[in-house]
Amino acid sequence: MKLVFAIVNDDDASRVLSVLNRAGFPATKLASTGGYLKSGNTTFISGVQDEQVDEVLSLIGKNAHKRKQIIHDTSTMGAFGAMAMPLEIEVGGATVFVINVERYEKL
Ligand code: 2BA
Repeated sequence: MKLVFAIVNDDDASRVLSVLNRAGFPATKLASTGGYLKSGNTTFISGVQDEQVDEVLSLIGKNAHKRKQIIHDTSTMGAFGAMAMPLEIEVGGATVFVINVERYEKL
């Protein structure tokens, strides 16, 4: 068994949850915060059989879209805060970790 952690943009979270539910995969949705943007994102955890991992990742990937976002990079600010440079970054998509489950119980 594997535990899939998938961090997705909040804008994609409802769609990802719906498709996982519809396909019969269990999922827990956690509110999380990205360390870089310091804005909300969503972390899903889903415990599935090894052979189901590819399907889960495919459903998540198809429903969490990459897009560009302009941020103002405060690390470039001068002493008076006047020079925060606009920076284009890619957001969305999914950051996924798949880990082995040693033991799974419902008590
Ligand atoms: P954040 O840390 O808020 O990062 C949001 C997006 O900002 C990142 O998207 C990336 O495109 C950009 N970014 C991050 N650090 C950057 C930097 N130092 N310079 C320039 N741009 C930077 P993703 O890479 O798709 O990550 C989306 C979210 O997934 C992250 O939100 C974080 O919450 C999580 N994440 C990504 N990699 C992770 C990892 N190795 N471990 C744990 N969480 C991770």
